[in-house]
Amino acid sequence: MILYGDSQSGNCYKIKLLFSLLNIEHQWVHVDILNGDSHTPAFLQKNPTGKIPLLELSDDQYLSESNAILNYLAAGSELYPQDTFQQALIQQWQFFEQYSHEPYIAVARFINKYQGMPDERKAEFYNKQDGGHKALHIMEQQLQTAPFLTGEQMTTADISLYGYTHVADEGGFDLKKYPAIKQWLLKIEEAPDYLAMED
Ligand SMILES: N[C@@H](CCC(=O)N[C@@H](CS)C(=O)NCC(=O)O)C(=O)O
Repeated sequence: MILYGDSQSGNCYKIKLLFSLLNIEHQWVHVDILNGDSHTPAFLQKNPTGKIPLLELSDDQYLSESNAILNYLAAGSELYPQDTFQQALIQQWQFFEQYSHEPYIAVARFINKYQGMPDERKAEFYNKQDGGHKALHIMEQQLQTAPFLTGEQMTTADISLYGYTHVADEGGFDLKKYPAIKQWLLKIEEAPDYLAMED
């Protein structure tokens, strides 16, 4: 299988981390989004949204959306338990990630780290801070009650939220105020075959 991605994108790194945790063989094809490489006619034919990550399973089988890719690849492993309520809880956190976390923390990080904080996006960067802290506060509350987001066991929900939370400082979010999140980050980093994001 082929993964089209950029290792420094949190959405793509989620898949890279899962590949490592589950020892899944794959080919990684780098896509330079700042150069428009995800909007070429050839790429748009594979994924009309023009976004990465994109998983290619065969010539006519593609899967986009990082969290859908994670659950597909983890099916049958401990990271995606078979119990349907557990699966729904995982998805609950993944929808939270996409709607209440990523649009604040990942976008603030993009403006700061990828774009170098251009003047025309500074106001947007600062406007993202409240929403990002709200999401972190919700995670902190949950992680004070259990070691992982859905309970005692690490699942793809944790990988989904780990992607951008562990680099939240690059979006201006200081994690010192969130001790349970910091503990949770360390637990994930202790997993066998954990792979760090490239600098
Ligand atoms: N909801 C998607 C978001 C994917 C996404 O926003 N990808 C960014 C990189 S992190 C991208 O490809 N941006 C290029 C573009 O939109 O042109 C997911 O979780 O996979």
